[in-house]
Amino acid sequence: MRTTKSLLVVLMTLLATPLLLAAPTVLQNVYARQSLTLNGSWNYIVDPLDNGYYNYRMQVNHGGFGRNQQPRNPSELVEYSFETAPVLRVPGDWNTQDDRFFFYEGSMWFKKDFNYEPNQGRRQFLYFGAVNYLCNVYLNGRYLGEHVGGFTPFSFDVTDKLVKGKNFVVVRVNNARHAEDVPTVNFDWWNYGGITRDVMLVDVPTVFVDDYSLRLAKGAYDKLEGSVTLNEAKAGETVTFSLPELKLTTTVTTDADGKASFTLPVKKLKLWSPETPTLYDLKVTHNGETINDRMGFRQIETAGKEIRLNGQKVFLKGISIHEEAPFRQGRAYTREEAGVLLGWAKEMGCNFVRLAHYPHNEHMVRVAEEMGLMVWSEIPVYWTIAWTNPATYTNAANQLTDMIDRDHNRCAIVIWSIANETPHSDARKAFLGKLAGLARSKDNSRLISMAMEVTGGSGNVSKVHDDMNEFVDIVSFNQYLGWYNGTPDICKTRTFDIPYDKPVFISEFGGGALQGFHGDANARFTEEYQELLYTNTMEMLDKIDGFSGCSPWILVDFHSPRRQLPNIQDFFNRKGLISDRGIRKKAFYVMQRYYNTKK
Ligand code: GCB
Repeated sequence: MRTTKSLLVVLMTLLATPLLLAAPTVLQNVYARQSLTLNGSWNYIVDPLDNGYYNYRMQVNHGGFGRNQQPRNPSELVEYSFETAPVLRVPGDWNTQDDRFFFYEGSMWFKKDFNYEPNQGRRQFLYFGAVNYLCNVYLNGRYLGEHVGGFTPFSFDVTDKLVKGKNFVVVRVNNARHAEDVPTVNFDWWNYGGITRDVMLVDVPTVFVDDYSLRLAKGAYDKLEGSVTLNEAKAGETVTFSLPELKLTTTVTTDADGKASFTLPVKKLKLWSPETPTLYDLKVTHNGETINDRMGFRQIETAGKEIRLNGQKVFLKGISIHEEAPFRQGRAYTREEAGVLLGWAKEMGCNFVRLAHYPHNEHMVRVAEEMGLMVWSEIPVYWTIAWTNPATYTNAANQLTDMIDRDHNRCAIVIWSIANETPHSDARKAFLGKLAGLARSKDNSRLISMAMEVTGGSGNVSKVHDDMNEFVDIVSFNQYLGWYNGTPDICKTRTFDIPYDKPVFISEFGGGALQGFHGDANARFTEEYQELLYTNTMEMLDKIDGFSGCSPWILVDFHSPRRQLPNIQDFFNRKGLISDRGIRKKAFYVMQRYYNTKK
């Protein structure tokens, strides 16, 4: 009896543990590939007890709801049905599509039917832009694998699993929070669940260009360097890079690892900058596939306390942004939404945006690049991560890798950020030091930073002493003087002790205001309080030696379960300079004036 029971436990564990993972494919510039969109209406089943995962898995033909089982005759008992289930929009979070799911954290199943005509001699991938947080994916009832992490893309090679005619894909999405995850259980944004970015079936040649890069060689303005990686370690494949406007073409041949790299002299290149965000057409051709991209070229570096773009000192006129849709709230995912958010940043006079606190969708980065906004891109290593857990490190490292893999060709990105406001300890240093090393080994053409914190002080002096300094190019920190610490007057006399010969960037400051709520500048949550706080803060920051930019918190009010004050917050973090209805608050104009006059 005991043996049977323990066997059962082992069996249950095995069945519950997904053994396959999403294929480690980059599919660089996926939107330029041949594809079939699977966006649209998906049938869903809400499953708070995870019945479809655990109980149905125990049936003889396990696979849970992933099998999309249908009764074969009227006497057969099947207690679920996607066919008659209601639908939700994909991409889209479930929280803002139906009031019943606003606070929901747990499992939800999605199913989509699609038609497929076999394309011989090609390879197909099922691609997801992002699913928050964990998912298990099934195609035609067969398990493909799992993916962990809510803000990065992944795909499965489904070449051998597609059938002619009708196919169906089922996804179990689970957005439950866990202490060992990245992010951990506590964070100040809405935990939107669902298939939150585009889903598509991508069609590529059997041997295809998985990744490529092209950028200015480090420190040079007359030499490009490029690389290509095939999906297979196949030698002798030729890949052509061409930049028609520059009349440049080069053909390279892959080595035994399926890779090639090259340099290319270049003349009269117009550099990318916020003032002239020049982008050139790039065509990467291989094996009948041409991938079209738009590429910008620039250098970003630091010298002492200066940040330099294309060799010139630059001040980062920034704003922090959450990936929350303007006007309708909910997770943003379209190019149009990116255009509205970034348009507001431009209107404020920005040349820089901090995309907090996780990798935003690809449209955000591309639209920023087109508009001339430099970008800070971050992973959700936020607050109290489980520093000593190796699985937590692997998870963070995977998210960092996937962020860099997706966006390393985006010249707009000037900073990779590896963390936000993390409490000091030796374990944190070991974890973040390793992560910074990984970021540098993957990409040495950008700056590395993280949002640090004020670390104490005395009298009128705030200290920023952080042993992470050795790993970063820019000393960035968040500070909330005048909001969490005193009232706006405190800024009048405050100075900072920052003992590093590096540029200083204030990655957050701010305070809440309910748009339309007016009163005395001493009264919390009035627009006047926020306005005074911004005025005093900018005067204070301007005195910092090496002050090289800031990204105030935050462009737009955003949903957060931590913000519960009735009639003021109502589950919105009100630190936006623009309300959730798109109306500018008084402090918006303080920043606009500052940026318009700042050299
Ligand atoms: C912070 C966090 C940010 C919060 C903000 C706040 O320091 O980095 O995620 O939303 O403060 O409003 O308290």
